[in-house]
Amino acid sequence: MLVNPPPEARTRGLAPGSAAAWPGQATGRAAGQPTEQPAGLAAGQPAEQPAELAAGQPAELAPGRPAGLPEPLAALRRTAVMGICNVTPDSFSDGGRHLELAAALDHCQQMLAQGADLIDVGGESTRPGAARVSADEELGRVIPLVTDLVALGAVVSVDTMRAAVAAAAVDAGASVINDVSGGLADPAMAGVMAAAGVPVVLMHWRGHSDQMDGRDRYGDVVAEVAAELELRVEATLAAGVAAEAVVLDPGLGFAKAGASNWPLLANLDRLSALGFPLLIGASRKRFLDPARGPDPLLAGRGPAGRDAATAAVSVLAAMAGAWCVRVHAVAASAAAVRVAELAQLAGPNRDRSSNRARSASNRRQDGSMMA
Ligand code: PMM
Repeated sequence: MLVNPPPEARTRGLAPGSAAAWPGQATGRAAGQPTEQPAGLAAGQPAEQPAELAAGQPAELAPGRPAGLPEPLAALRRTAVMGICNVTPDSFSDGGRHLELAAALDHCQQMLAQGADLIDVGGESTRPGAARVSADEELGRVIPLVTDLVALGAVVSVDTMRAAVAAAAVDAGASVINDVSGGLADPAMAGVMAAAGVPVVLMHWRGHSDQMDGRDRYGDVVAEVAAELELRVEATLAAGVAAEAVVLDPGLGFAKAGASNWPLLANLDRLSALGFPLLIGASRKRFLDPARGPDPLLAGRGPAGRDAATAAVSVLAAMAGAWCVRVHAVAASAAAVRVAELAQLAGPNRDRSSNRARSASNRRQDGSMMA
């Protein structure tokens, strides 16, 4: 993993914003699955499928994943599990529990032991209604934990809307930039992403936490989320980020208070058809509490009571070929993605997965990313 690659490596040789930078366009490969080694990613990253996977697992079953991941994540063929550590006093689920560095580190080590493939460190709550924190406050929360986790050998993602925090976290060894605003909150973010040369998660977002619930207005939520994500991709690539580095996320719960989340989950194939790997973050979110829906069995349990429902979403996401699920309760989703992997290897989804990759490739050749 090149934390500070030389400048010539950082743009990975792709023309900023060029049409040829769309995944698969030049090679006709499966969505989000580079076959060529991007410049600047050579260290530790195998160009060919590892032998143990080549034997048992057809390449088209592998979830699309971004280029530039460090090992062992780069070689992973199943959906990855991202454990959440919010170093905040006020996140909706784990706020206040991991503010002390030692407690946060302990929690992350537990998640790694339970099967987390990477840890997402955030220092600013995005729960509905949350107020923003200062950049200094966020840096002080995030960077010490990123530094310690990297020293332990963990793969770390930084969950931030601030370019300065993303840059400092990458300098401290973070391997992924996860921006819930998809670059909208900070105009400097796309440039930092391009310079960092690491995978970037662009999430669908319609405004800060104090405004987002009022922006839950859609005609066709899937089409609108897809179209708005496309705009974020265009802006990000125009700033010099390599297409192979991009991961998309429908932003469950963000400007989607309840019912709007379900069509997105039901149509992950339409989001995959945009041609980028997907990250799904459903963990413990409000829409999973059927107090808001018709089923009284699970009603009113609060965030930690939604872990079983979260693991169910992890199965759905993995069966749909998502690259990653972002969760608080790691053990259940670590099992869930393995169940999905075994079921996919044994079942007819092999064909479904091939069809999805084929149709995404066809659409890109038609010049449209839209499903
Ligand atoms: N959700 C939250 C925070 N960060 N990042 C991505 N990529 N996707 C998400 O859905 C997402 C996120 C809010 O949940 P939290 O407060 O439990 O972290």
